[in-house]
Amino acid sequence: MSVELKIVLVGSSSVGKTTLTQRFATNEFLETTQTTIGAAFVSRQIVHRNFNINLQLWDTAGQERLRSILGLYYRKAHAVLLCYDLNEGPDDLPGWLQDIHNNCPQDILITIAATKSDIIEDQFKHNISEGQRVINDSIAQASEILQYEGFDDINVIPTSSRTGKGINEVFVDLIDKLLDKYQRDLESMNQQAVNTLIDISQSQQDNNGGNGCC
Ligand SMILES: Nc1nc2c(ncn2[C@@H]2O[C@H](COP(=O)(O)OP(=O)(O)O)[C@@H](O)[C@H]2O)c(=O)[nH]1
Ligand SMILES: [Mg+2]
Repeated sequence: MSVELKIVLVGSSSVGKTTLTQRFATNEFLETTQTTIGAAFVSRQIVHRNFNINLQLWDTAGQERLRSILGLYYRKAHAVLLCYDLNEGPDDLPGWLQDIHNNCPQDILITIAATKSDIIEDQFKHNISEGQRVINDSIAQASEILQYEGFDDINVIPTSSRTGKGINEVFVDLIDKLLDKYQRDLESMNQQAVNTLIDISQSQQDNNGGNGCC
């Protein structure tokens, strides 16, 4: 069974979207990235839970300052990967959630990548647990913002495109959500189909009963 998953990357300028796209595509880290104008996407085939998944990742490619253009990127997206920089904090998340809300269907899948965790880990390399606490505090702060904004089911995952940490996790999180949703849709459709069958057989029985000879 093949499934297509189009993911749009959004978040403020310099949070690391292009670097994450490249890390995902080539498993490399880019020291400097260029602000490219226009659409840029990479795709990868992944097998997960017995599904062949064609993953398309769309980088917003320097358009984040021109939010009016973002509507085009959101078109036909199944999922949004919203990025914020752990070193800057999650304060700009509400604005992005509002953008997503304005441009996407209500049931769009969202995961948040808290980027550049390696910088904090480097800063606290002599006190690893303190570095972890700083990261956890930021994730908790982001989760609080999400709750306040009414999003209860969005995971916030720390990532580093430099080390590769958390990169696979964010995509697996989105794929799992997509497949769960797909399975729920399938089950509810099956249920409907079953109900229809029951209805038909019931009405046929009724008809037969009406025509019965004895
Ligand atoms: N240390 C570190 N730097 C990163 C990471 N991700 C991105 N950067 C750097 O942050 C800068 C901005 O990244 P970029 O991907 O262009 O951000 P964008 O504007 O959101 O696309 C670049 O210099 C990247 O090398 C990361 O995980 N760790
Ligand atoms: Mg970029």
